[in-house]
Amino acid sequence: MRRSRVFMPTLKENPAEAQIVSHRLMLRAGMIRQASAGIYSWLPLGFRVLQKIEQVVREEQDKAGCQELLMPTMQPAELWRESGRYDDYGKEMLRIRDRHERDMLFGPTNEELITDIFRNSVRSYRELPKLLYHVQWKFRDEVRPRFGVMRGREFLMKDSYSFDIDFAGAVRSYNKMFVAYLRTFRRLGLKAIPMKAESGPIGGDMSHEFIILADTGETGVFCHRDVLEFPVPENVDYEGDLQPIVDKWTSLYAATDDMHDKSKEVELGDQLVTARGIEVGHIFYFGTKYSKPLGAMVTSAEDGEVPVEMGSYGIGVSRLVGGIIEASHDDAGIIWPESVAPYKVGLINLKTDDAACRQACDELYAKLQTAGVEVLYDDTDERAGVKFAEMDLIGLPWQLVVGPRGLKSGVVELKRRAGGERQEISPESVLARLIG
Ligand code: 5CA
Repeated sequence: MRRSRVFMPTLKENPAEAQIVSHRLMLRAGMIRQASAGIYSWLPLGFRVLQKIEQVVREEQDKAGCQELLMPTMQPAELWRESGRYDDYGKEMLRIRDRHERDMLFGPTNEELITDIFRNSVRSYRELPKLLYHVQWKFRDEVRPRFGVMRGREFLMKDSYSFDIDFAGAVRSYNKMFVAYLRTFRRLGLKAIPMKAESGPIGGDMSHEFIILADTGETGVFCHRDVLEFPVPENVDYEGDLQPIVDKWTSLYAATDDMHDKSKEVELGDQLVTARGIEVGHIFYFGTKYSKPLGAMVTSAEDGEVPVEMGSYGIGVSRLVGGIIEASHDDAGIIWPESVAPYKVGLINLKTDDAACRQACDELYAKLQTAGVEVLYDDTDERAGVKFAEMDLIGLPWQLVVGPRGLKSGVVELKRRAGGERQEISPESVLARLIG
């Protein structure tokens, strides 16, 4: 995409309403605009990142044997009356009445709806286990929406649901999601720590929050320092025994402030890390909490009809955009991990009125594009300083700078945004580097 054509309304000044760095940078980089409190439009640059994160999440869910479907945002109140949550959910739920005076709601989560789908289609243990997920907008009328996309009212969530015939099966499903989450967050360039957590309005008695450490996080967290160094498993066999991985990751103390055990402070001494964190995922086992009231029954091999054992597993896809920025930025702007960068390369033409520069840039641009490398090509006649500052702000992993002086000696400059290293290199070699 050419900078002269792209819709990327960047801001020079820091927006007054943004209190934390990710919110500030997302507004300044032209990624989002607020529609109303806690509700955002995603402009092209932000939308590209959102879609990349979604895709990483999707690939790891698929690997774990979870199947994607898509449920609606609007749900009938009736189902929530069946589970008893229609009244319990309180003011966070946005309630709407349709033209036939039927009570509807904008889904804050989907346990009831997926249980309804399940009860109408599955009868026998032979069809189990099933793991289903979707990536869909949610609405929660938060009292205090804040920090941009971190705590929104409308936000994008990946939510998965598991169905098993018994507790042992439910634990296997829980473990699959546990491991898939470790891998997902690692691919996003994050170190996410599973921590014992309160299960809140979703309910249930086994629950872990996945937390990334950040000073601006809303959650207070406590963990053994060695948890931060645990390895994320490679080449997982999801049909094999995942319990050893889960046991390892839960072997040392890690808890959010809701669940914190004060006695651990003395016991662990300076091995205890006390920090702030952002909850990027949350997994729950809740057994028959929904299947019982909604009558989601399956025939088992021995016991006749039993309510299906369930769990649910959420990832805050839109929150992750902010979370990744909190974890990866410097004074000049965002530093995207390659896996989610809106473009891999920013190509900067330092002198657009120079025929040689233009020709070299056009060629590099064409070749990179043909090779499938995503490039943002700054072909505008802005001053060099302005171009550099904007490239740093939007944080593409590689900057490729083409100027008349370098070209005379047959080189362009390649800068890595993350470490800031620069290298003079021939156009042919740079293509090989970026395409390879
Ligand atoms: N049904 C379960 C799991 S599918 C559920 O709703 N879990 S949750 O409430 O913990 O939400 C899942 C994830 O969504 C959270 O871990 C968080 O990353 C994200 N999330 C929750 N509320 C918000 C919000 N207001 N703004 C942005 N992201 C949010």
